[in-house]
Amino acid sequence: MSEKRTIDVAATQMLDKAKEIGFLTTFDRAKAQEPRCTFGNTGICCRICLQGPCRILPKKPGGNRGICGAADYTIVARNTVRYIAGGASAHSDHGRHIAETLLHVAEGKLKDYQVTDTEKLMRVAKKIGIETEGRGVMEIAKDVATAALDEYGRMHEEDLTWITSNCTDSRLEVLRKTNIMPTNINLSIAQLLHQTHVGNDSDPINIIFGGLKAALCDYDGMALATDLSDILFGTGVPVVTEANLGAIKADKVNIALHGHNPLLSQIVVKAAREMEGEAKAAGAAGINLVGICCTGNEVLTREGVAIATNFATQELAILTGAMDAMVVDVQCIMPSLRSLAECYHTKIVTTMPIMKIPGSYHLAFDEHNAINSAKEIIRLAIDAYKKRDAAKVCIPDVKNTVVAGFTLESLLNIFKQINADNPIKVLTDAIEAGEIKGVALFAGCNNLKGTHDENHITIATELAKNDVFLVATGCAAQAFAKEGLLNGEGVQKYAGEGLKKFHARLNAAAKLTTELPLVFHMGSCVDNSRAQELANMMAREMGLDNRDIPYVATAPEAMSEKAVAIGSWNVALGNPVHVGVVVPTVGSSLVNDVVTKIAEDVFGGFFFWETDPVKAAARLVEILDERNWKNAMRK
Ligand code: XCC
Repeated sequence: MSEKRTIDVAATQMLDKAKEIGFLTTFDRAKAQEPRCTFGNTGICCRICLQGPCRILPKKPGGNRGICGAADYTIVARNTVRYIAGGASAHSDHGRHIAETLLHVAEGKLKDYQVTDTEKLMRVAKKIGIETEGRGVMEIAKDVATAALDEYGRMHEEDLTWITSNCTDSRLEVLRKTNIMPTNINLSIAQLLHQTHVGNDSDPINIIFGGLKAALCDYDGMALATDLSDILFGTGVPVVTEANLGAIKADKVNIALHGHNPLLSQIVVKAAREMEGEAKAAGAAGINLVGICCTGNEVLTREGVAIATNFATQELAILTGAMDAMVVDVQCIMPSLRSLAECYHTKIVTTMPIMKIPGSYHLAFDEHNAINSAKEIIRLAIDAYKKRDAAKVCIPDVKNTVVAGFTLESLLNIFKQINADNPIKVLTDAIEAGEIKGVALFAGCNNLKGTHDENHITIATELAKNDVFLVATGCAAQAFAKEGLLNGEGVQKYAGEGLKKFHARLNAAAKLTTELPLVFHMGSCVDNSRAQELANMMAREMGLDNRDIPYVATAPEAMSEKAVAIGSWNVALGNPVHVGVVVPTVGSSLVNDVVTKIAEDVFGGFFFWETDPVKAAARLVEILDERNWKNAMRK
């Protein structure tokens, strides 16, 4: 664990404040966990049955296996794929919730939601083979939603639709040949849990392949979540806003939107606009919404809501003393928020049946009554504002301008200004001309095994210097937002000559009121599907399989089970994936070699672990160079 806690100046100020008031934050709790248990840290602790925990103890007679006889490779493989099952469940359940909502909109059952982007609806319908000619919007929406819901429990053996419609043909062939193409999201995840039950599969390769099948369900669930969210709430276009704790306003009612699912937060944004008067009547200058984690990314992309902070520093938003309510939905919400809120006037409002925090305020969110639920939450915030203690308010004067909203559509729209017939060629031409080396996707979380946000920023600036085009999602994108990499100044400061030239051409074509950013913010974690679609377009245009395109992914501070699932489907889809923390596969050299070496032979994609951000960036550049060199040789 690093001694330096964070590179974020605002966070540093708030951590000092926490010390002053004696509140132990996640940074203190991370320290308390050191030193870590080596067995758990390397993945050789098995807790799958009640005889356990079993550890691999090679020096003891009989200790080189678990009680049932499971070897290190079985234990490590089982533990790893169970992370994938957790991640795929989270993303796909999020997608299911959105699909159900779209279905109910199409059936006329929900008055507070509508189909906002009919163009996207038509595109998605065509993509998945639904007839659009001469049919009404709601009829088509119903078919799209039904097709999405069918992914979860269909009885017929047909490859999942959002995978087949979001992959290149050559990649589909690889997935089918390796027998990892799923036909039913729920089935694959349940089967993986069954496969890894005590006394079941002990073959690490077979277990890993089961894991990859579930990881593809993660991809399917997030791809449909992205598509259907765009249909319901609109597909983001470039927006200008700000990020970091300085975006919290002392004179306004501050409400943080935190979690992942846009179903409630979108309505809160709408309601807040209608309720400015009520806030003013309470003595505030208005309502200020800010985002944390991926709900924040969703409302940033579509509504231009500012970012307060990312995962590791969520508690610090409360420490500003000016956070009146934090509305949370699902995933990545720290249970500690409640006890910290007790030191302040802040209301923590949980809203989903599967995410409650003891002692916090629970308002069961109901899509049938969405606008009223949202208004109720905002009134709670206004009430809390009245109880705010001005003496406790301490907002760091730290924030940066953010240019975001780069859905694939809005990125292609910029390329279209240069090449109307074939926009993706703008990117692939720049790669083939050697102006830029390729594309790197930054995804994932914060992980306090390292210094908060440091890996994100160092790797991105190193890659920019080496002329790599950068896109980002999740908490990685939020790190960039806070540190000034999501604006034009970032390009001037960090980009190499080639990348600068490429950006200059894009800027001239885009004709936005502001310069384009160094890193293109593509949205939340489920929007990694947007980045994969970009990769697929590159592959089609370059006439290559995904295993050969100059595209890499990195999760510099991966933390959650979802990150393991995302990384795994990236590997299956041919992408090299860097992870900036040492992961618990290292306890079995066999499993570790499979995911870092053999995977490349089978899928073209592979993992590599590197905690040093400079070395990681150098390796990513090397991989892009190697792929470009091979492509040049092929000609
Ligand atoms: Fe959670 Fe999406 Fe990770 Fe951030 S990046 S800590 S998963 S919020 Ni998804």
